This record gives sequence, structure tokens and C-alpha cells, in this order.
Amino acid sequence: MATSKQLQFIANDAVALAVREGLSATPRRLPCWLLYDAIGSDLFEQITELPEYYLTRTERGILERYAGEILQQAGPSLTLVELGAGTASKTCILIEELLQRQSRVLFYPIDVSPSALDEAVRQLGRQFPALRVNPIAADYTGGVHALSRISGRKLVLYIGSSIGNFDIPDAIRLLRHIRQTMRPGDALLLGADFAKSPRILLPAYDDAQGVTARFTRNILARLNRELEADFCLDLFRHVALWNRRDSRMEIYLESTTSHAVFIPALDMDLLLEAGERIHIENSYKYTPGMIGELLRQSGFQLEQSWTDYHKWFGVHLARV
Ligand code: AVI
Repeated sequence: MATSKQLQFIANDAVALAVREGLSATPRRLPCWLLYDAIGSDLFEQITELPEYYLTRTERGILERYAGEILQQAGPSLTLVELGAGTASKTCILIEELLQRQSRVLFYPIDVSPSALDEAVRQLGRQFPALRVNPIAADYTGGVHALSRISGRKLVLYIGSSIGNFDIPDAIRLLRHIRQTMRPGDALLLGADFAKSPRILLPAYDDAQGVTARFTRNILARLNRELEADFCLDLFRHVALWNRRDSRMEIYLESTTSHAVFIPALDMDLLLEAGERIHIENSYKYTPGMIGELLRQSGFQLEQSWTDYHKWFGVHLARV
């Protein structure tokens, strides 16, 4: 049990602030970045390998098939930068192709997780001795800031459809911010999921093995670990819905019964009704028109797009 002084300290940090704000709101919500503690990041890695979660392997397929064309289009003498790089597992495809074109390649993976960056440095160092990796541990704001200090012609990678977890105005804000750090000749490579039938989308976010449900419920387990909350995970159902009007998957945790929860670090009592939902995440699914518009409103010009056979996923090259 933490002392009251420790609890006070915890209550001041970003997690506590976000939880207090989100769980006091109507309807209740939690920000999706809270999903990614060490356990959540591990569960997300498992999601990317699920048969229903087509996104990762489809994007990987596009990169494998079109790496040469993408780099040709991006231009000569590139420095690679990746936002939200994680372990940079898909980026290897571009690095391998780039090393055939340039004798010297510099790669700046940017991520909040120092352990993911360590893993990236280790793996890439083993696989590509000629590659120079300069990891930057930072969140989006700090990471985008770091971008402006990188010299040379940049290819900025923002792949994995992470942009889809931002609401449209926030996505535009983030892309504008990225754009401000780029110079003429630099390029952005954006990976984004396309809108498709809910028959494909719903299982991708509610898989048969229940890994995605565990990933979502881990957000409450995190609050139990970090804020000493007493959420009973079995009282929450993972709900994945397709919102056709807004072109997004919506993820919720639904309380199956009316019950109370106490969060000591926030001195906060919650009374949840049976059927009440806590919104956890949106995952936008774009049409080609939405992508062009998103980039245009962010000050980019869409130059070329690559997709897979089913047109399920797109990788887009844009310039300032
Ligand atoms: C990280 N992000 C692109 C994932 C997505 O598909 O929106 C997060 C995720 N949530 C549930 N499954 C995967």
C-alpha cells in the first residue's frame, strides 16, 4: 500500500490528470495512449500477429512490394526518421532497400518507449552493420520538435496507421506540426487504413482469441497498478463498433453491472451503471478522398499512393 505522500505524488502525474478528467466527463472516456504501458505494448505486438488484424501484414506487404518505388519517389541521399518507431520492425524493409542505393544511411527512430528503442538499435545493428541509428526517446511533441534539428534530406515515416487514432482536427494539428519541421525536398510517408466492410473491420478489433479485449481491459489493470484503483476487470465487456458516419472503429469498455469503483490516488469514487460505457479509442478508416484532404489541410501535397490487392491499406508519399 502506498503512503499518502506517494499517492499525492502519483496523483500529480500525467496519468492521474488524464484519468481524473476522462472519468469525470459525461460520457466517460480514457485517452488511448494509456493503453501502452509495458504490458499493453506487449499485447499490441500480439495483436499485430493475429489473423483478423490485417493492418500490419498488409502494410508490410505494400512496403515489401514497393520499397524501391517509394524510395525512388522520395529522392536521393535520404536520412530516415520514424515517428512512433517502436521496434521499427517494418522499417527494415525500407532500410534494406536504401542501403542498396546509398553507402551511408542514417536512421532516427523516435518513440516514447526507451525499451522499444533499445530493441530497435540492437536488432538493426545486428542486421545492418552499415546503418547508423540515432534513437530519440520522446513523445509526439518532443519527437516532432527533434525533427527540426535533423539535417539532410529527410524521409519522415509515420506508418502503422497511428494517425488513425487521432480525431481529424488533432490529426491535422499533428501533421501541420510535422510539416513545419520539414524543408523543401523532404517527404512524408504516411501509412493509413482504408474504410472497408464491417465484416473485415469488426473481427480485426474483436478477435476470436480475445487478445484485443485483454489489450483494452489492461487500461483498467494499469489504473489498478498505478493508481491503486479497484476495477474488477471481469465486470467490463470489450465493445468494438463501426461508426459508418464518422468512418471509424470505436472501442469501449462496458460495465456489465451497476457497481462502484474507488481510485485512492485521486480520492475519486465512481458509480457505474449497468451498460455504461467508457470510451477508450477511435481508429479512423479513410477513403482516398479523406487522405488527400487530410494532407492538404495539413499543408502537404499528396504525390503518390501505394496500396494492396484488396485496397485495404494505403501508404502515401507527400511533400511540403
Ligand atoms: C496503434 N493503432 C494503429 C491500432 C489501431 O488499429 O488503431 C491500435 C489498436 N487498437 C485495437 N487494436 C489495435
